[in-house]
Amino acid sequence: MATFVRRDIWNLEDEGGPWHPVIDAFAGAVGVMKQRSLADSSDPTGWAYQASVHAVRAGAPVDAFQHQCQHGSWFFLPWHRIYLHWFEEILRTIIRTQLPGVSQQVRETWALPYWDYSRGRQDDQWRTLPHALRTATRPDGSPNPLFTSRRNTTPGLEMNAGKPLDDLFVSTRALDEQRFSRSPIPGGTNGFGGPVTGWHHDPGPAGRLEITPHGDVHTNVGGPGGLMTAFASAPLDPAFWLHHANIDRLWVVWRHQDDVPRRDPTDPGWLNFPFPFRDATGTPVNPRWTPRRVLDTVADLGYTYENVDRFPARAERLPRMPEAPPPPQPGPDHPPELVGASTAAVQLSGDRAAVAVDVGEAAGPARRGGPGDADQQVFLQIDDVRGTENPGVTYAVYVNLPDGADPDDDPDSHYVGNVSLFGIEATNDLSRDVHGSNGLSFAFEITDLARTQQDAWRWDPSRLTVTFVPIRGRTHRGVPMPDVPAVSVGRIGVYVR
Ligand SMILES: [Cu+2]
Repeated sequence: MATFVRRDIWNLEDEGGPWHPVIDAFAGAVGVMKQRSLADSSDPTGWAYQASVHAVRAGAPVDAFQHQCQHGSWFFLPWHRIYLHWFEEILRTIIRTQLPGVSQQVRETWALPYWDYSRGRQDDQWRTLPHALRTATRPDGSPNPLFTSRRNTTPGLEMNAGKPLDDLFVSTRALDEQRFSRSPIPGGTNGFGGPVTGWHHDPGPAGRLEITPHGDVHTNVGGPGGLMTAFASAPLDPAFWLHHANIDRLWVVWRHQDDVPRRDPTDPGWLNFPFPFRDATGTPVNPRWTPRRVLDTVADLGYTYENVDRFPARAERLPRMPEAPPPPQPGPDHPPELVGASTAAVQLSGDRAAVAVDVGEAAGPARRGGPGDADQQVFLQIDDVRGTENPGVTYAVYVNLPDGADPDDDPDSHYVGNVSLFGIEATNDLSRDVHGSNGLSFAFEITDLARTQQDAWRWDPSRLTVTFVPIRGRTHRGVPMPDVPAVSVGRIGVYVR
């Protein structure tokens, strides 16, 4: 069988305009799925049912195939890969059999496009929603099934007006991570793909890709009250599918980097975990598919991506490295030790907020000469982040940012990462499966940043300030956002190892 190629939607637009035949067929097929749901809301190949496979709002009826999305987990990537596959198969079947006016070539080769918002710089077109998603009508004047008005309208980030996503939302620094997964330990980060968990629907400590760009693109395409901002409504925005195709592509990119080979987990607990899905006819897939079943997109699923090079311009010049085991984890292997924590919760409500943390010395094996010590790693952990809904805002986190300083002036010295609130509404669900954990939590390694600050005589080993700044896009830097729902940050901890 020929291999389908999932193409970059901006390349399609450059080549054939906003309504390139592949994009036009996507719109037509989404329209058919929406009609199916209108005719029968329980049609498993309809738009609404497919969204419910991701999540349903509390209290809605559930069959065994709904409310299954995996987040805060090493299953995040394989579960969404399977989800996309069956969704794409539904669309492909419609395009082959039901859509008038589709060329033979599109009928035979159609694949879901992806949106690579991380290409280029801040103001490049790739950061904006492709035109076919943000125009209310199709060229013939009919309603556009790819359009929704329920997207970010925050000044500076108006998605349907073609404002670009901020650099901080679309960073691909997650690709630097050498490990796919780690066991969750306080102060430890969670690798590229997420922490070792069981079946895990609710948000929790997440892998770096799941936080940024994944969660941040969700929150900021949707904005306050938008579809993309919450688990249950996100797949109702067609942008979801282009976004997740890109996240799936970044998993392939991660594995194919030329510098150090990366490996997927080899643990049978990951490889063999079965997930319930229906196929493109609505029939339960039996036996259930597992991560092992979908590891190789070409051999296992018959598709590839137009571009899987992290640095396309450089790729031809670098020799491909042979497969090798991942390098040993740097640093000592004992768990990090807590050396300081904030004493009161802080509210984030659309404006800048700073918290001071007193830091003591390590008592255990991490006791050394401080961050100048070549071995010592420093971690920042932000715990117990709670709110009733995703406010549609992402907060950037800075360490020791001077009062009133512009966070953009010297980002390398202070910027740590983002507090990404996608899924926060699910932390209030009493039926949630996480035992004893409260709210969201985020762990960041700040070793390099601590060294940079120490070299500049800006690192006080006894005290650290953590500043949260809402990210608003380049045109509205530092402008507070009135009227956004507050979230509270329960505790900020500093760990060393
Ligand atoms: Cu998602």
